[in-house]
Amino acid sequence: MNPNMTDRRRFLRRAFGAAATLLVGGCDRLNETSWFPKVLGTGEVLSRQVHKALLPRKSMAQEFTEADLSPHFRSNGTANPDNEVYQALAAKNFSEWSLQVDGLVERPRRFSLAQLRALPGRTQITRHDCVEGWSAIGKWSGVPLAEILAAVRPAATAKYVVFHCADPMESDGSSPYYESIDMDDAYHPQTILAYDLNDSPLPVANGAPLRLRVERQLGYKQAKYLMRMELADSLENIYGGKGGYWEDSNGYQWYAGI
Ligand SMILES: Nc1nc2c(c(=O)[nH]1)N[C@H]1C(S)=C(S)[C@@H](COP(=O)(O)O)O[C@H]1N2
Ligand SMILES: [Mo]
Repeated sequence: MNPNMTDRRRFLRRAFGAAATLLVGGCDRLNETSWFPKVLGTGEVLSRQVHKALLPRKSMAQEFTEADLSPHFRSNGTANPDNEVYQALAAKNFSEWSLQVDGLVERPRRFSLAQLRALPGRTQITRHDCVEGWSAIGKWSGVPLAEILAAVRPAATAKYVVFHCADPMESDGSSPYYESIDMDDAYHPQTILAYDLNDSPLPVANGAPLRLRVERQLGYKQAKYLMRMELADSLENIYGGKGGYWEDSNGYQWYAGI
């Protein structure tokens, strides 16, 4: 352990008392395991754990102004889904696309793009942070996820919202990209299903026709190419069981708080 680390622990213990002591102990064990992603340094892991436990989940992500917008919002991961159904929908400018919402809800239904645009909307200028080490500031408009949930009425047993995407990630088609969040994040005011980027319809490279923005988490949680949203009480039986494509395949953390 380096001296910095010791100072930091002392500070955290002083600042947060017993809760931090417990967490600091937990972080040691976390860092020793080989499956833990090597993306973050020990200090970052530590602060992330403390942040997660002690700061309210309701806090807002920072919002920026038009002057802060990145000149170009780059694309990462899939840039154009290799999926016949998706390509046919894109060819018709997504006029026949709809978002299927099902699982643990009272009123399963589909929403066309026109229906989503007719719901109350929200616009936010936020910074996207990718684990690969780049950031970009973009202006997102979309429908708060809370609006959709109000329409479909989640069952009391629903704990997660699972986002199923159009892009296949394995050549045998066994797993598409997918992600999931809990109900705290689902009802957060900055959690939106975005249909516009920088005042224009979402480009295919950035997830057309609809993508998730869950602003207090890292880039890989921001699922693009949404096809289906499923309410579930457990993530165990969904694909690899860890709640997301990168969580299943590379050990990325499920809660990717910034
Ligand atoms: N469906 C889908 N969603 C995805 C990805 C992907 O490959 N497929 N990549 C993720 C990652 S790692 C990042 S950083 C962002 C990139 O979003 P952008 O292409 O708009 O920059 O999308 C996330 N959501
Ligand atoms: Mo990313």
